[in-house]
Amino acid sequence: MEQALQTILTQRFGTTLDTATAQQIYLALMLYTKERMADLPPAEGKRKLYYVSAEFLIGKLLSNNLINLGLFDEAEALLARHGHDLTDIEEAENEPSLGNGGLGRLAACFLDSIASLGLCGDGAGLNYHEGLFYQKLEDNKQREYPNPWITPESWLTDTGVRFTVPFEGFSLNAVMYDVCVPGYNGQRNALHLFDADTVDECIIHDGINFDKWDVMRGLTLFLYPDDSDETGRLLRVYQQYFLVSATAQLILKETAERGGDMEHLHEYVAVQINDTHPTMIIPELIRLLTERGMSMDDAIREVSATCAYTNHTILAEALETWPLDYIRRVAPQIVPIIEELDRRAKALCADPRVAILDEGGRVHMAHIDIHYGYSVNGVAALHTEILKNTELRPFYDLYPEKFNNKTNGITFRRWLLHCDRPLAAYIESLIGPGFKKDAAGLERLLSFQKDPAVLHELRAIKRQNKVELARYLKASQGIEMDPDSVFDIQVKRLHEYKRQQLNALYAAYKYLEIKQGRIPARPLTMIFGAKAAPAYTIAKDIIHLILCLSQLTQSDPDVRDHLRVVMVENYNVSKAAKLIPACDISEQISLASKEASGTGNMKFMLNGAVTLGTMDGANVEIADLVGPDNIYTFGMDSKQAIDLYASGSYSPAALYDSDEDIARLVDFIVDRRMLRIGDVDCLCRLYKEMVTKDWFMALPDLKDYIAVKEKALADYEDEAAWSRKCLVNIAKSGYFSSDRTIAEYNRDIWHL
Ligand code: 26Q
Repeated sequence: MEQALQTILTQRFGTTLDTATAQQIYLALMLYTKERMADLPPAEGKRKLYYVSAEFLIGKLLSNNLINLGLFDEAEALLARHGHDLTDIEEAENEPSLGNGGLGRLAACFLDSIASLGLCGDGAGLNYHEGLFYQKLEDNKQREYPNPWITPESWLTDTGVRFTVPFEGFSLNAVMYDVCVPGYNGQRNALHLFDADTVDECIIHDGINFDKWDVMRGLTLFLYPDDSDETGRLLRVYQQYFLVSATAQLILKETAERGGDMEHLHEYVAVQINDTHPTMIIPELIRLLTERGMSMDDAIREVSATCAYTNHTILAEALETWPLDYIRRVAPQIVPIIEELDRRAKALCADPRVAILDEGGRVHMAHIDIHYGYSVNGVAALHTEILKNTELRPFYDLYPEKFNNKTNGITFRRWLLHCDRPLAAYIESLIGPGFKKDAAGLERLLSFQKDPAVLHELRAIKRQNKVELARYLKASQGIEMDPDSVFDIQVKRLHEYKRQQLNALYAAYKYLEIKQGRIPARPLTMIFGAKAAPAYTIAKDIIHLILCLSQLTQSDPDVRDHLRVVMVENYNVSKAAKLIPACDISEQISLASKEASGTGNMKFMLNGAVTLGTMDGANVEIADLVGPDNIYTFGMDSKQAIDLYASGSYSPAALYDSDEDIARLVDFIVDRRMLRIGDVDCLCRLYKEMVTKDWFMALPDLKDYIAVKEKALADYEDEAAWSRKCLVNIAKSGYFSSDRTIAEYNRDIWHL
């Protein structure tokens, strides 16, 4: 490696390993790693998987790739000999933000596990030039900026493969770039990212605005910051059709090259549709097959045996429906196919709840997937049950055999071996290296539950990680944090259902307690990280609330030594990797029934944090695994939440009027001390929303939340007992390895 890096540095920059800058060393390592990955044999198999997704939140790749190639330690030692720290070199890599949050990160973890299990399966997505916006915090508010990441040389390789995507009135050239996906076992797959060669960054003006009607120049500029952004919906349809048309053409080309016959497509191909964003691949594949002479019946049969669908949300407002008219304006060639699919579905079942086309002329994308796919899965046990019994009930009655659960997982390569090297090394010293290949092996840690030396060392590793995080946030944002305080962390997209507002009300509670002289045994550091969709007003108001609370606590000499509220700017994958190992309490406080799974909850658990959460999503499975002594749960369960919502009887105003403790905390949003710091309009709007709407029922759970959090903080003071909870959480987290999840997808759905 040394010789190879040295050669690259001399030829490119006329420099040496001793004198090169971090940027130059990063580039040399990246080029070297790319070469080594190209040497790996591609995974092979008769049936090939295509994981199609509008998002792949891959994050930085250098360290992850080095780990999977088994080269990390060598690279680290070599750099150290020349006076460099690999952690500094990592900072030179741009982070590709090709996803919003959980769904996109899940796709990235899955690619890692598919390759590591040696399965033959590629990802297909879009090469957004700017990815998700870059968030700055200015005047206690979020501001959005472009987030460019592509440099002349990057992990992208132009494959030379091109497809023509036909749109109404014009067509675009889809350029296929590949990002290599090395497995932990010496094989490789690819992530195919399609781009239009007409895209032009010059049309971006002030912040992240651009002319959304300029499809040719704007198509793959930005990732959509979820559907709360009202503008440019049509461009979203253009993006989706571009993705699926290029992917469908790739599938048919590769299948033919591998000697597969289209009459039996499903024997050669499995397509996993990641939420409804790539749903149009179903009519597109049918179109291409019939164009090649297959009958409509045969094409529908084959495609239905090829495509499988994953649902990631139970929020009604997030289920995609597009006016058929939009699709007609973008890709009229698939409209007759959608109409045919709708006719057949209506002939099978007259129930309007399962129709593809509704009376308003809208296409229900998930309904296409369920009628014309062979598998429908939810992403956590509770979520799948809610789909079957509530949200997708009429479909479950029609096709019970299609429904199955696949509880999400995370790749332990990135979320333990890379992000918490001291912990990983210590675990290895206790139980050997077996857990790296089979995460279930972590259970062997349980035999150390009563070993004081182990419990003490776990606490020491955590403290050191907190020191590192404090150092990083001091350098990047000028924030002071006490590593001996409790680090309580809530990092995830900002959404009312995730209830950052509930956590913020706790901060108000703690502030008032301290002001009244009730000083906590140990200082508390509340850490938030979250991006809000640019058009999601209430979400931005909640960020404003948190930032005002941060300023208030920080500027009050009575409070600042006991309570600190911190908001991490531009929360992304690399920040997650710094925050998660330093966490004591993991906040997973969504309204029960609303968070399909969550995956951050799993990352925190694996790194020895204790969950404070509702019985929602995968929290339910975490609670089952660790037992009641090793998790803090509170609030309504999913049945109570669903029933209360359905009854229509919940009135935040009535609760506010009848409970002065709750009223006091909600009132604090518009307390004069807050109004002096913040924007009156934002704070008043949020206050009004909380007392008149509170859609995600934060107030009924507030007092229980405070009580349980106080209990957790009190328990933290018993060092050995707390450390034992951390140990049990780590030991039981093996179930959440995405290797387990992918093995189940393969066993039950893909059959590769
Ligand atoms: C829809 C229409 C138009 C534009 C954008 C969108 C859009 C984009 C992204 C809708 C939804 C998303 C993202 C959803 C998501 O991240 N869901 C999360 O998926 C995780 C992985 O399964 C779960 O763990 C989380 O619970 C779930 O919220």
